[in-house]
Amino acid sequence: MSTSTELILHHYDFSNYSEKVRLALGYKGLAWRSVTVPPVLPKPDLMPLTGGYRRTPVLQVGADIFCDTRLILVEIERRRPQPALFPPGHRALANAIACWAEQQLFRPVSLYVSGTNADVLPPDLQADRSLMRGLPAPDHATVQRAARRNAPAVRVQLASIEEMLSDGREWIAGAAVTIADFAVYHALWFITGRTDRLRHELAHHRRIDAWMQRMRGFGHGISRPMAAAEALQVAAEATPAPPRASQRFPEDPALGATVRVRADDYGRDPVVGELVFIDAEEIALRRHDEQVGQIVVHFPRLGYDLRAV
Ligand SMILES: N[C@@H](CCC(=O)N[C@@H](CS)C(=O)NCC(=O)O)C(=O)O
Repeated sequence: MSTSTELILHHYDFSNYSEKVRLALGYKGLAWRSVTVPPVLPKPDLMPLTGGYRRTPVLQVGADIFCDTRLILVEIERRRPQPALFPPGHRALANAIACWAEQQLFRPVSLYVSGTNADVLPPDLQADRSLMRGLPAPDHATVQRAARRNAPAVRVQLASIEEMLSDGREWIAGAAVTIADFAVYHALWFITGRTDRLRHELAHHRRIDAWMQRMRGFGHGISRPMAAAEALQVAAEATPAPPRASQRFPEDPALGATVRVRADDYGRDPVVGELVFIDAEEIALRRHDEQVGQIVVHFPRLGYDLRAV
């Protein structure tokens, strides 16, 4: 048994949340291994690691699995503090902006872009995403109507971002790079990530354009491909890192309790395990998997529903 510290990102090319992490790895100048996951279910090589969480991306370090980019970026910062993603004094505001970008900005972007680019995306994508949200699979006309309906919400918010940058600041939350830059960037990256069809929506926003160029300049760090089977092998041979000291609230389940964690928005597949760590930002569960043995799965606290079972 060993404790591997190699960063393994499970992701796919057109995933915008993955782009957020790839760019953060570039910003930090980190080396990482790249495992490509399918963009739709089933994901048989991911499930033994996450215990049911299906969203993309997921970061693996040995037998520790970090779900959700909000926690993945916190974890990357813990391992490589500089340059900072959460500079002192900016954290709360940057997190609030990131929350807006991912809760309010990205959904209309996603519907507008996916509908416009339906012909160059996997044919089963719309049905998979609707199912993930508990909705029936849409027909082509429904997807087109959703794209049209959401275009104005994209334009209105692009104008807001241009205004955020209008005082000449280099970064979204002010003079320093923060998590807000990565959260806003990945939503806008999705607009032209697959085709240039919607470039006109961005083209006349001069400040957004210059800021996106600065962001792209971070690059993706140094990555080397890894087969999914090898990532499973790494997990099987590693031991989860010992949990840090927890800081529970009185209302939280006790350490050692069997708990269920699931996203509170979409892709709400539950993960069940033993609570081994909890603090203001993170929840970690230990599970046993037939294929890979003992695994600890980590989630952010906010955005996830935690309860004892
Ligand atoms: N809050 C999550 C959202 C992740 C997310 O929605 N990712 C999309 C891909 S960009 C996804 O999971 N789609 C379904 C899938 O890949 O199975 C995060 O920050 O990681």
